[in-house]
Amino acid sequence: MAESNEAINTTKKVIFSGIQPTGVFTLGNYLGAIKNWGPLQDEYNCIYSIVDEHALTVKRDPATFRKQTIECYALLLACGLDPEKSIVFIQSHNPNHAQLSWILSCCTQFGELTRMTQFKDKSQKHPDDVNAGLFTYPVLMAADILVYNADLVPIGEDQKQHLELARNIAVRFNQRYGDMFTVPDAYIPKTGARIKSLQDPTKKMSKSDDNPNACILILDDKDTIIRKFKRAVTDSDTEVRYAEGKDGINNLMTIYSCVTGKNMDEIESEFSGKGYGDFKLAVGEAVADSLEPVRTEYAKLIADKAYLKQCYTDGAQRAFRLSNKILTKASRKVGFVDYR
Ligand code: ATP
Ligand code: LTN
Repeated sequence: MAESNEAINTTKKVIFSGIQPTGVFTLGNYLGAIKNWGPLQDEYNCIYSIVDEHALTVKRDPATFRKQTIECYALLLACGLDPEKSIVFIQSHNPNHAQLSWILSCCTQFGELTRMTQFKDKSQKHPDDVNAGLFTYPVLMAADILVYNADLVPIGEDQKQHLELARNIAVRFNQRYGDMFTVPDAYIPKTGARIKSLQDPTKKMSKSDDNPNACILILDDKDTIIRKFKRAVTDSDTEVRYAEGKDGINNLMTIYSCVTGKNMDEIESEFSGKGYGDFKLAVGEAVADSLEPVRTEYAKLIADKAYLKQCYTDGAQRAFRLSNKILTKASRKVGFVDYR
């Protein structure tokens, strides 16, 4: 790929975020991350990526993986990302991430990576495949962000520790080689940053959960959504009230609040005197209605593979051009021989 000038608005701040193509996105991914990405597109230069290289840290069947990556790309567009306003691309299509990742790994300490809770959780979950990629995952994530000199990174709360590490790596590189990288800030939503599993509200809702009733998938139909909420684990109390020890109800209230825009006091008075049954039904209906446009748009997009290919090819070229300038500068800083 040739280097050329990318026309981006230099007065706007840069946003980068990524999501793994590990299955249909959950309501947690949607409320904690993707739903917030669309509205940022006018105010910022946004770059959004399907991070397939990150997903490869867990063993996958190649054919399913390829299909899921395209489906997830279509889902991002269905959730409101506009491939003309933003750069929307597939991570492995831009080799600059992996190249910068190597440079950054030489500025990252073994001890820092062993402290990452996601590494500890995932290596416990897959004890037969604690591969080096799983260990260096956060360095690649730092490269994703720093290779565009992103200012802001919209994420759910579970990614806070990884972002903190990316900041430390940027500061260390800058100290060692002179000013190079923007130190990125996390952009975490006030409500919805940590949606919990419907079956175990002490755990986060995750697309790789083995129990299908634990998470709402954003392509679930209305009946499925209502059924899953009906079965959601709550407590033996009957009052819809946000309080300590009521993890299940707190989670449902958070979801309802994100979807309707109502605050906790308004929700408590709306359901005062009504039981959990009525509340669960209302949450299910509100969620299903808010996801309906995403399902409709997705059905259209996934039927048009040529259009999707055109979008992700164009996204990859724009991402490459933009990141190449920053990678070239970083390569010079560390002392690699220039050949251009
Ligand atoms: P996996 O289960 O495959 O590891 P995941 O469901 O945790 O994946 P990611 O692709 O790792 O999803 O995350 C994409 C984005 O969604 C991240 O910004 C992450 O912080 C956010 N996110 C994930 N789960 C939740 C959740 N339960 N609540 C709020 N935000 C979430
Ligand atoms: N690690 C993130 C996905 C991710 C990401 C990124 C998020 C990879 N690279 C860069 C923000 C910025 C996750 O598991 N949710």
